[in-house]
Amino acid sequence: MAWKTVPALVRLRDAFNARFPNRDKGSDGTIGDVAHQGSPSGHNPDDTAGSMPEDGDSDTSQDVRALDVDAHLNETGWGMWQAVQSVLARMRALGPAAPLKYIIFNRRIWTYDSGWAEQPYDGSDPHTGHAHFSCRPGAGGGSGNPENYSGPWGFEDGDEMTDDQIEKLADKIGTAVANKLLSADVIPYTGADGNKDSWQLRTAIGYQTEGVRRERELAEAQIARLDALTAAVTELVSVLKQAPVE
Ligand SMILES: [Ca+2]
Ligand SMILES: [Ca+2]
Ligand SMILES: [Zn+2]
Repeated sequence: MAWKTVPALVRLRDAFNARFPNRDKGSDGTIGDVAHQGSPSGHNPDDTAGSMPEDGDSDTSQDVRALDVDAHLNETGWGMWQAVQSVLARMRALGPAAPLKYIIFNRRIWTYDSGWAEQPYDGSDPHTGHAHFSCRPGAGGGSGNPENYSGPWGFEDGDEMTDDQIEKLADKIGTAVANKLLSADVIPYTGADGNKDSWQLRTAIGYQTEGVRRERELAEAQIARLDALTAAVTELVSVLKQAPVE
């Protein structure tokens, strides 16, 4: 029998590959390297003579329950930090059914046992070049075994917002901010009809912004005229200097 990375982590790696096809895999890893073999690690298989796994389980399959994923995802607008936060959001939503045991990235560790609270990590490797994902141990082929998790990880394509959703969200945020400003009287605005209305406030801010933009345009036009006038005067002065004195 040979060691194998547990299915959940194989799927996690597949999800990274599918979502970030140009990602760097230089710091990827599953089975323990020389550094891991001398101390207990999820990268070392369990049920293997001479191996030092982090956890045991009740089966005899040689399970590797740790996966390193290179931090360079090579995708505009995405970094490993964001991917980790997406996975954490999924794990928090799954509650006790979360398949992961902990995640280490960029000097931080988030654990199942802490409810995925962010804690400092001061191991000798700060985990800035890769993220470490470890899986909880289990036995059997059923879905109750965390090693068999086959659900989403939180960063797949389908989880992104559409432009329409983003616009709706931005609108909601705009209204919420306007309402906060009104209720705190940060902007002591009252609409034409005497009502404190967030839509009216936003419209008024829009008009003011437009007014400022127009004033700037006028100022820029004036500056351009002054520049032209200065150039003309300079030209005239140089012509006068060269003129013969009677
Ligand atoms: Ca095992
Ligand atoms: Ca197992
Ligand atoms: Zn690792």
